[in-house]
Amino acid sequence: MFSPSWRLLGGSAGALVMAALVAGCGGGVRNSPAEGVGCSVTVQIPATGSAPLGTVTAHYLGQTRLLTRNTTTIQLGCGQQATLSATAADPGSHPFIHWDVAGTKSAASRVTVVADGLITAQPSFYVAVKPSPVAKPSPTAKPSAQPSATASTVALDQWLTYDSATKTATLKLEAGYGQVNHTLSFDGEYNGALDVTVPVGWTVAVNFSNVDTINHSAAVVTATGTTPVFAGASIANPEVGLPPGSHASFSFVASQKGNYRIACLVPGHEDAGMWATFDVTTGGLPTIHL
Ligand SMILES: [Cu+2]
Repeated sequence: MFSPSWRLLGGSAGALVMAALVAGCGGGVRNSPAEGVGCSVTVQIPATGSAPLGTVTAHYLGQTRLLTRNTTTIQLGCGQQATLSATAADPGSHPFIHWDVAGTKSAASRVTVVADGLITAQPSFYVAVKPSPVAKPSPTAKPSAQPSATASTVALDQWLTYDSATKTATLKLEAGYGQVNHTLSFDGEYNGALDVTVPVGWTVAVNFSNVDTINHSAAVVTATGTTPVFAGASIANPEVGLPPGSHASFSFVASQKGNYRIACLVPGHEDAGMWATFDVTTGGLPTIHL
């Protein structure tokens, strides 16, 4: 029988993510010399044109090596390991996103890979792409929809509903929806283009879904902050994020007027555009613009 031929061990960050990656992968560390043939780690660094988007520092067998080429193969005995650290060449426009080791992703910039076969490891760096107009969500109702005299609940579109009687706005956030911006988006929007406003003192209930294939999170922060600006205004462990296909809800009171962001705090994602504009206004009713 064939068992998974590689394991990905924890780096310095994202222990929870790494634990999930290790789970289900079998095989202990083997150091038999007889197995020393045919085990290697091939590091493939993506490039635009011929320029690699980053470098990788590899520690293995007591040595440290800086990898700058597109493809480097490190020969190791089977069961021996290499620790790989990715560094973006241009963090401003091409920040590190995640490692992909034999098809499994990790948001930690440093990973330890056991060479138990021919292993391929690739760091990914953000590359801007034009959003696909086909993938853009089409609002089911225009923001001009107004509450009727009798109903207190209004759906402005598929993403935002509010109840003026209870002063509650319910925001649906889908990470990776429409695969816009390399999936680093909320509701198909990125770089602040999704703009939600709520009046001060209102309760905001957020229903967050991760429809992508990598972890994402959502938290209300300031332009430069990484901690929630209101009590409860984040999913749990926003730096680790929510696994693909899962949901989380949180609610908070928008108790302070101001200009904020809803950001994904998984490392690199906000810098790559995964944030929305969130403003708390003095009066009026909730609004949403896409
Ligand atoms: Cu994210």
